[in-house]
Amino acid sequence: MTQPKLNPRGSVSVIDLPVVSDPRGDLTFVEGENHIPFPIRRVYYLYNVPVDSERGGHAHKELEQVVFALSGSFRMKVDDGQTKSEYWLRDPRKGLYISRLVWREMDSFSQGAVCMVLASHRYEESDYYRDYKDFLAETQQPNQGVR
Ligand code: T46
Repeated sequence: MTQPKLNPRGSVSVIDLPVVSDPRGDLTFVEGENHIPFPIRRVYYLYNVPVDSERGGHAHKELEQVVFALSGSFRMKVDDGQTKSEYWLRDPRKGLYISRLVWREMDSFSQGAVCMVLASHRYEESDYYRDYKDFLAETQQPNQGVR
């Protein structure tokens, strides 16, 4: 199991979850503050996503999340203000941990893809940077990540 180190600056890592397999199928479980580094305060999921849909296009001031493809696949593009990378989510045993201050964009959803997200806080619109320029300005503040 990979435990992401909490990095106060933008941080992304893959978390491998346990899987229990038997002839009836596979079972995977996630425990807050064990497999993922925060207490789970919210769960939401995306489904019925058109294959040409683009989602995300924002960053969070405080929120940490772990993103899963429970079914199908999609691409997650991430950007910490300096470095851009991308991940293909297609394995329900792997979660993508995304810290605060990471810009994310999602696309290339397969037909019938289901994305589940475990979040560290309840929904709050004021936690979003929805303007990339505001996000970049924040990431370029000296010591912006220090708590
Ligand atoms: C993220 C990606 C993976 C709520 O009312 N409650 C919620 O918990 C969420 C997540 C959204 N909303 C409302 C806010 C908007 O009016 O649902 C609407 C669509 O939200 P948004 O455009 O932010 O959805 P996505 O798919 O672009 O982004 C979401 C999360 O917001 C974001 O944190 O990382 O999924």
